Amino acid sequence: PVDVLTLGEALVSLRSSGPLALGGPLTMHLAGAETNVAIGLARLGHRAAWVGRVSDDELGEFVLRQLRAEGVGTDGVRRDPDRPAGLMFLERRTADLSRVQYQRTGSAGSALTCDDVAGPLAAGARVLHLSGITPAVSDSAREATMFAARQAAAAGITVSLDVNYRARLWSRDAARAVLTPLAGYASIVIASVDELDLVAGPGTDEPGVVAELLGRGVQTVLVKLGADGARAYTRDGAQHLAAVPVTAVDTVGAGDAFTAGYLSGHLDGLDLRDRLRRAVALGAFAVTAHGDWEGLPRRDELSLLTGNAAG
Ligand code: KDG
Repeated sequence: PVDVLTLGEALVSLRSSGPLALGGPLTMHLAGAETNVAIGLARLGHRAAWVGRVSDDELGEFVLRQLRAEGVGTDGVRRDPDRPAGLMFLERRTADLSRVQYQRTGSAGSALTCDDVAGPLAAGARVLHLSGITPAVSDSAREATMFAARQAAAAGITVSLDVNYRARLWSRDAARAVLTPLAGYASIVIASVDELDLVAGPGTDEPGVVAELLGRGVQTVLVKLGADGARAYTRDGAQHLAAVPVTAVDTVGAGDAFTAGYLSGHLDGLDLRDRLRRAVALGAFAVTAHGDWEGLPRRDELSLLTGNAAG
């Protein structure tokens, strides 16, 4: 079995260096919250596998080649002969403002089913990592996500959930109705401050959400604070860790890097403080490089920005 199994939709991301409406060159990259996490873990030497559907064309081939090159297991990937690749346009509108536009409705990735994930899940994993994006992309993908969480929890696999709210895919109310029950299967819940009330009742404040999640059996709640670092809550209390002071050039993918760092520390058996250290270290690598995951460290590079072996 692998260390971490993850599932979702991989996107072909087309990045502009200026306003999209003006045209000009686009560069092609692999994107997708779960593939970002899998790559982050594979770079650190963990066995990570991703399950999803890709288009049966050159774009699907691109996705698979990128994942293989990064050492992510793709045995469970299905090629969908009937549907196109999901696209994401990442527009650098100004140096400080990026905008996202999707073309993913009816994509191969959104056609994920329970049947697609059943085999890879049965093969086992130490951790199943899910994001709140997959249940937003289609009914079948939502069922597949719920099924995976349920099966994994029943099999004693640690379930990790990053809320990853995407306003372009669904409303906050729709997200809350799905993500709150989904979080009940998780041992690790990761959210930014403004996402917390999507895994609890509307309007619940941070202590309230944390109390509710810990009461429902979640072991660790991680609150991402961007440039202010992160807070972690367990039954033993709360911890805060500052971010690594760096020059941010591209924050897309920082949350996924944080998750990969945390899960890496979890797999290595680090204590909570060092897991957080590795999480914020990976976040720092992500924001100081362009691209969702391109700048993430190999294990021998973990201490480059911090001088600390945990990251
Ligand atoms: O976390 C980064 C992701 O947002 C990006 O890679 C694309 O998965 C993606 C999405 O659906 O927004």
